[in-house]
Amino acid sequence: MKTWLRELPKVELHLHIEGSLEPELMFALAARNHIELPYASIEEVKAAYDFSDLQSFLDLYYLGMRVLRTEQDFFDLAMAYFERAHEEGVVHVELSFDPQAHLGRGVELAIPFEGLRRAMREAEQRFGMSTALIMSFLRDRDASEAMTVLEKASPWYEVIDAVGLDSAEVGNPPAKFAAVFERARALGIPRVAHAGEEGPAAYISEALDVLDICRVDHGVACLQDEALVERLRNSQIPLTVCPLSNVRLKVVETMVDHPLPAMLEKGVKVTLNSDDPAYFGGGMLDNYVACFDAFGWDQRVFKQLAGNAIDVAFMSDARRRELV
Ligand code: ES4
Ligand code: ZN
Repeated sequence: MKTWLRELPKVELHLHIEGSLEPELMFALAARNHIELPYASIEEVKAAYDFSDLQSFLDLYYLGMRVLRTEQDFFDLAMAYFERAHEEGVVHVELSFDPQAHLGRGVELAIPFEGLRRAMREAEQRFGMSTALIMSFLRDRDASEAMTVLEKASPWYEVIDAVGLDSAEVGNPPAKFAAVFERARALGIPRVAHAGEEGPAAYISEALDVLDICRVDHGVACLQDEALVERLRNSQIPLTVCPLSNVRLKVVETMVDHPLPAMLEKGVKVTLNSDDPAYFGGGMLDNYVACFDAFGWDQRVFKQLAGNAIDVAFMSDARRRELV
């Protein structure tokens, strides 16, 4: 089954490229850029990745990404991920990045944009992959800062496939970003948002109502609200679920407790994704295999899940026809 899952053409819709930074590359970039890390060894880094919740992860995620300073760093980061994803049978990747986490360190917008774009073009040529770019806003910072970033990103509007919303969820409800997302809508940029990861089902409804998003990132809290489940089923708005992430951040206790089977049962359009593969113990293939181990799904279910992602990906219709 693992061989079959590797060969199944998979589509990644929820990947924080900064969360694909493996400890080995973190050390290499720290040396290249003369940045001190609070870790003595790669083993020490891995031992530190023992999270109690989303915030305990975010603290180390923002710490690790300080080694990313140049366009070449972002290129190397994304290329390393594309190579691994290609080996795992991933045929389309939508990478999100957090410009505010870099701007705050003096790394101008052009650096991630140009480095990531160059890696995306190279992956398309070398691996025949398709790719898309999502610019995410940090919800635990002021909405005015997100608005400034959106305006400053105007030279790249053509290469932004969507804007997103991530970071610490509880206490930072979607409505805080109503004006930013309205501006993105006016610019014709599609919108996605993390909702219902650690936050309540009400944040999912609010993101749909106020931010007019076309996909929900995570959304695992939807089962708390029957009417919302009904809405998600009827609208077929997709959820980008990240099972290994949910286990590592203690959103669920173990894989077998994960709500994925219930979500499928209720007819919600779910997809499988890796979130922050360097921090959560695995990429796309590991997430698929973990679901097989926990739920014993047959090939039909995995084809459905991969097919759902193809249906809702930011890709050309010609590319979609190639993949179905
Ligand atoms: C994230 Cl797992 C997760 N949740 C919210 N924000 C994030 N940023 C990077 N990974
Ligand atoms: Zn995420």
